[in-house]
Amino acid sequence: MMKLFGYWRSSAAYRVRIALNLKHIEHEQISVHLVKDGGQQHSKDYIELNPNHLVPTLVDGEFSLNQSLAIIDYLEDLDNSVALYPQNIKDKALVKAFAYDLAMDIHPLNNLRVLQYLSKQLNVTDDQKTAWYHHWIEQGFTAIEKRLASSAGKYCFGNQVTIADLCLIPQIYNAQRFSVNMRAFPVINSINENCNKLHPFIDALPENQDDAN
Ligand SMILES: N[C@@H](CCC(=O)N[C@@H](CS)C(=O)NCC(=O)O)C(=O)O
Repeated sequence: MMKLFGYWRSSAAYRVRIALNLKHIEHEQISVHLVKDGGQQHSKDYIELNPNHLVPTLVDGEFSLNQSLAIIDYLEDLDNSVALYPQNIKDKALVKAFAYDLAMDIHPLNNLRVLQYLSKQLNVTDDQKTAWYHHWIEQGFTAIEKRLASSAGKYCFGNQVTIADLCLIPQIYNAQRFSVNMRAFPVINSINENCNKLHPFIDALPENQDDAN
């Protein structure tokens, strides 16, 4: 059975949880607590598996893989009975670009290690750290909201759940956790509502994970 090393609050692991649930792939989840013991992502055993000190990592037999989007593509290649990309080449490219906007341009700026570096190494105050977080999310979500004006249906791209939704929903969870004012983003909010009515998304919610505390 596949093993997913993740953490309930990790938005990158959350993306993969949704994909595993949508595809009904049996798996075991192993918690790597990002705060306890100084961060279990830094433990000797875990960095053997993932030298980046980041979750998630998927282990499938002898094969182990990091990077949530690579993991989701691996799952897609194994089983596309519930496809996470549209078939049309241009639509598929647009969906990828949207997912990359979130996963490569927005998410890394608010990752735990970046926020910890701001506080511990650069001695920024909590208010400055919050300002940093809000700045990048608000700028990123403003662009996402504009893009959605032409692509959205019930979900980011029409009425098919795609990898774009798998990246957006965890980022919204994260933004809400850091008290970003979401009123300026009505389309993002409606997609969040629609996705969170679906069982694969509900089961992947951080608070529904065994390691939630
Ligand atoms: N690009 C990576 C990002 C992975 C990542 O940033 N994971 C975060 C949690 S969402 C993490 O493990 N952070 C630990 C830390 O910052 O120390 C992916 O998509 O898998």
